[in-house]
Amino acid sequence: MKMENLPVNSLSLDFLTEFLISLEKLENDRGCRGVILTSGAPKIFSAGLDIMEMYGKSAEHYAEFWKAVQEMWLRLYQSNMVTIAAINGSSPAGGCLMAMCCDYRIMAENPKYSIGLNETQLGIVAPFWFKDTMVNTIGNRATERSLELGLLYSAPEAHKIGLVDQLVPEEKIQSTAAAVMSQWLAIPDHARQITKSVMRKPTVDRLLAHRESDIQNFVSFITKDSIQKSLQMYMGMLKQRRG
Ligand code: CO8
Repeated sequence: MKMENLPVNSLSLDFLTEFLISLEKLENDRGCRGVILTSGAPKIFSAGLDIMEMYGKSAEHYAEFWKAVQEMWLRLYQSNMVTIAAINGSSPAGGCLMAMCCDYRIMAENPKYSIGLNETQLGIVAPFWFKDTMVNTIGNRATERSLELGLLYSAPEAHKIGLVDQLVPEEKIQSTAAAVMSQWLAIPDHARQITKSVMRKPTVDRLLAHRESDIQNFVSFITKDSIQKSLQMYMGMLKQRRG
């Protein structure tokens, strides 16, 4: 699956809806046992959640948007398919979450590309299930530091802490992903799927048990004047940085 929501593959409501439909089609296709998730946008895997979906909109809109974000996580994290992220560009926040949902992460070894959960840098807080996903990937201590500081790691740093499994030259990313896929597909599906479910179920169950309150928390947090102001300043900073 090649994501192409130019310029930066931000996860808008429309994009998430389309992504979910595409994923479901593959999930229901008995002939499809694995998916490689990558980007068609130059230098960016995904810029994370579309900030414009979290700014200046109605409470109803925020609730609908957040439900779609939860759904994306639930479907991708629990996919029966082998999922490999071929991270061919930067991948902050929601982009990093998507990559962490996959079974294996390969990143282009370009030190200019960065990945991490940088929410605190925007003045917002990564929800508990973003945190849980990161803990499951890199452990508690590294997650605590990453989340508090909103760290974005360069590709070599991300590899060092285990946030990505493998670094390769950019031109080799797709062929490496295909080779890794073959290794994973050599394992009988049912045994791999049950093992994945055993590993991930407690994390999934935590969101399922608190799904409604998580939506309410998001809506009441994001509608605060101070949070709206932080997001506005952050968008302004992005535009200014570009000059
Ligand atoms: N949402 C919406 N628009 C974006 C986003 C985004 N996430 N990222 C970039 N854009 C826009 C820019 O504003 C710019 O717009 P315009 O052309 O109108 O000026 C355009 O996309 C291109 O961006 P850049 O010029 O910055 O492109 P670069 O190639 O220089 O850089 C980056 C690309 C590295 C992706 C850079 O744009 C960047 O760092 N973006 C911000 C990424 C980010 O911080 N995302 C976090 C989103 S929050 C999230 O995912 C989780 C939230 C959890 C919820 C918390 C509960 C409250």
